[in-house]
Amino acid sequence: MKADLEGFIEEALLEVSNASDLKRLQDLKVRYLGKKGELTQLLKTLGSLPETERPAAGKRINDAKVQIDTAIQKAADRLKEVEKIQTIESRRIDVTLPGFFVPPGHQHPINTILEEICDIFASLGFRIEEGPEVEDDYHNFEALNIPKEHPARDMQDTFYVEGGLVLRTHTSPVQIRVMERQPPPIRIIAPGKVYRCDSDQTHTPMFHQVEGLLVDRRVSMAELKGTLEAFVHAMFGPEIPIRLRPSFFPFTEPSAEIDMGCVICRGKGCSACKRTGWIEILGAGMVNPRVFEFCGYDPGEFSGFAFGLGVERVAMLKYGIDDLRLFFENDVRFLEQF
Ligand code: 2NM
Repeated sequence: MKADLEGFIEEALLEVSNASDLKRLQDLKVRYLGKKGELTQLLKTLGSLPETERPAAGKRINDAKVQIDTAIQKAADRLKEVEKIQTIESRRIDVTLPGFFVPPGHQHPINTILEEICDIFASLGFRIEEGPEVEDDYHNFEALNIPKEHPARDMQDTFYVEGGLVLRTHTSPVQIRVMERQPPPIRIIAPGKVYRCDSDQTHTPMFHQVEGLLVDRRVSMAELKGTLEAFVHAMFGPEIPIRLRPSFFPFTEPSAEIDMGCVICRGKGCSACKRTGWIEILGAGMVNPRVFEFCGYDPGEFSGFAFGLGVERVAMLKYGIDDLRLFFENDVRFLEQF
C-alpha cells in the first residue's frame, strides 16, 4: 500500500506538471480527485485493511489528495498566467504600420449656401431664429391668414402627421412664434428644413428655406426693396439688377415676386431664364395686418416686411446646376466638387 501510493503520487504530480492547458488539467483533477477518481476509489478499499492500519492509511490518502490538489491549483494558476500573456501578445498592435486613409469629408453644398445666406442677413442686422419642424395647424396656416379652403392645406400639398399636426410647409411659423413672444422691433431670419408633398425635376419633398421678417414703426416697401437688393448684390454680385412684380400671398399685402437679372446669360436671354433675362429668386411683401392681429401686434402702430427664399434654388443658380435632385442623391462624385 505504502509503496503503491508513493508511485501513484509521483505519477500524478508528473502528469499535472506536464499538462499543457487548463482543459487537460481539469481532466486530471476529475481523474484523480473526482467522485469516481482513483484516490476516492482507494479510500473505499480501506475497509479491507486490518483495523490498526486504517487510520494511518486514511491519513496518507488524504494527504496525497491535498498534495495533488495543491499541485493542480498551482499548475492552473501558472497556465492562466501563460494564457493571459498569450492573449496580450496576440493582440499586440504594430504602431509603426501605416494607417488607413480616411477621405476627408466636408459640409454639404446646401448648408454652405444656407450659412452664406445667413451671414449676409446677419451683416444687415438680422438675428437667426429656429423653431419646430412638426407644427400645429394654427402656426403653419391659421395665424398666417391661410384660410381653411386654401389649396396649400390640401393633403396633396402638406404632410399631415398624427394628432392634427403637420410638417411645416414653410419657416413662417417660426416668425409667428417670435412675434407671440416679444414686441417689436423685430429683425429676424428663420432658416431651416420645410416639407411639401411634391416630387419631380424641380421639387423634393424636403427642402430648405430662409424667411425674413422686419417689424417696426413706419416700415415701408422701400426698406424691403433695399434689403433684398443688398442681399442679391452680396450673393451674386453688385452688377446684378433686381425688379419687383406684383404677386399674392395670404400673409402679405401687398405682395411681390422678386426677380434678379439672369446670372447664366447676364440678362441676354437663355433657357435658364426662359429667354426673359430675369430669374425669380424671392417672394416678399408687407406683413398682412391680419397676421399682426393674430400675434397681438397693433397694425395701426406697426408695419413690417417679410420675405422667403428657397436655398436649393439659390445653390442651383450660384453653382450652375440644372437638376435639384443631385443635391440629395449623396453621390460623392457630385458633392466633392463643392
Ligand atoms: C414668403 C413670401 C412673403 C413671410 C411672411 C411671414 C410672416 F410670418 F411674417 F407673416 N414670414 N414669411 C413671407 C412673405 C414668406 O415666402 C415666399
